[in-house]
Amino acid sequence: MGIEILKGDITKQHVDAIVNAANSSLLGGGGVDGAIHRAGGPAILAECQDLRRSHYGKGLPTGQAVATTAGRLDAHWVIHTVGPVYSPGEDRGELLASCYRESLAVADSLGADSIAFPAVSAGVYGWPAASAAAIAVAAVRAAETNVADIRFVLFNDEVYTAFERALG
Ligand code: AR6
Repeated sequence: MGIEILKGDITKQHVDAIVNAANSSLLGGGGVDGAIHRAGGPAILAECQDLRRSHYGKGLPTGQAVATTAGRLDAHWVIHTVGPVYSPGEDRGELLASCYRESLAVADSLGADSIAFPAVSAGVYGWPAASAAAIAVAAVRAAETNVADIRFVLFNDEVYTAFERALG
């Protein structure tokens, strides 16, 4: 397994699977979620709506992951995962780690060889960058996965530096 970090826009990645930091509704939002739906086109939302009608009537629970088409993105799949909202009073780190583990499990079930992750929960959901990075790197390192190429694609300097430190 190789882990690398890159600075940039995850929608420009050429990988088998691009991970989306979604919300439980699966129906889109801002941040990386908005960028993925804009760049990937309406086919992604259409599959998300199907998922809401079938398996996820109440939405995708926090810490879980599910795949759809990647639409026009240069990838085979988008794997949607729902990070926890950061809480200073409650340790939700296990749920954040679960996002990475479950996304890799979905990637394995699809036969994906490469995956790109954003910094889940480190934007609108308020997770401090250093902690988000430490949890992400530890979760990926501990995962038993056949995905050979794992990339974290970080959108801003603060988060990029946090991942650089976490990787050591
Ligand atoms: N490529 C890579 N990373 C990005 C991009 C991009 N194009 N755009 C933003 N980021 P966020 P969350 C970074 O807020 O905290 C949405 O509305 C961003 O700088 O996208 O998990 C969903 O629908 C930050 O470092 O996700 C949910 O409602 C990281 O991606 C909610 O936000 C995650 O920021 C999820 O919040």
